[in-house]
Amino acid sequence: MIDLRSDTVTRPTEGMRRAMAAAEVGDDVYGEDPTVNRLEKMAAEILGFEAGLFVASGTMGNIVAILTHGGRGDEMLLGNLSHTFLYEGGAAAGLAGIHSHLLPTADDGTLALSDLRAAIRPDNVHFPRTRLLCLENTHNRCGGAILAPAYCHEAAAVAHQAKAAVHLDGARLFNAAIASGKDVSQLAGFADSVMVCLSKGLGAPVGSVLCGSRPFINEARRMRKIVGGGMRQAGILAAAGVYALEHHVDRLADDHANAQHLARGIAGIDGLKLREINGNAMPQTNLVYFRVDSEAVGDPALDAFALSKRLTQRGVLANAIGEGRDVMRMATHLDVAEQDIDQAIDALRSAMMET
Ligand code: TLP
Repeated sequence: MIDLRSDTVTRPTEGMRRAMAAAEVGDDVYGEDPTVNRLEKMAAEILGFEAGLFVASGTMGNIVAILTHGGRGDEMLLGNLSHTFLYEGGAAAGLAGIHSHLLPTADDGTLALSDLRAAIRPDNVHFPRTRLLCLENTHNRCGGAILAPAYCHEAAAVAHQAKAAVHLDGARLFNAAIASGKDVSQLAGFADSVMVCLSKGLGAPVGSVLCGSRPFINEARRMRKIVGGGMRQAGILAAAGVYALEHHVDRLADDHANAQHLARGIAGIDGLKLREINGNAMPQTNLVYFRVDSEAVGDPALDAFALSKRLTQRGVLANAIGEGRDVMRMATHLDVAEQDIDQAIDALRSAMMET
């Protein structure tokens, strides 16, 4: 099977497994796991922050950040297409008691500065307090779009002026850095906290790191414990993260080249339409989103879910996204090679012609 459902599906490489097996470990709740400590320090240095915190997942990293930045009845500004709003089980409301104030996400993953300014609440007993702004880079639902540092700094300035903090969901921030040729710290420098995932394009089996100032991370460590994220000999897992940061960052360029190759193939298939970012249909990173136009192929039964089934029969896994019924996503990653992309394009072409 060629698995393009997500970049989360990668299996650890031989080298990564060896690093995991050989990891020095201790009890991380006591702060005594040397490999976890090494990963946290390494991630913080790479991202340009004082301290880091190893967490079980991206979702845990985001909710721990939200719990640390705000309290019950506080308000968080975020985009209506953000992962935190759409796919994290309502954790901000359910666990943190935080009120989500949604702003429209533009096609390129940005939130309009004018919307942000208008959303900030004046100090008044009627209103929740605006405590937090969340941005996402790369932006998953916006086709892996990269947020430019200049935009992020402007957006952060609006929040900071209102004494609100800024959190960056950087699940795929390394993809943004490699694709834009910028240092990852340049893409995170505006934020008060950033979460990066090790288990997506970087190929680790588990884990994310939340970074911020030392006082922020000290508090976040309490929150991680409260949500059940205090792990013990977690160095076995952290070793995979260290290995990923050492060996799997530069190769993200291959995933981006494969995504472009896939997009060029999709562009040549009748009835499929690539999602555009600022009028450009070429993906910026490793996520390829496209629509299935059943009318164009004269097959009313063909939506993204039906196409997904047809692809499975042809050895290719891809997710229908559930925005309407016509959106599909394919993600490139460590476990797919250029030849797999050629096969996926052939499978798409044949699946679209099936009657
Ligand atoms: N995204 C997953 C699914 O949940 C949709 C995927 O396959 O893309 N932030 C962003 C931007 C993400 O894309 C994801 C995962 C997360 C956070 C959460 O990470 P995990 O899955 O580790 O909790």
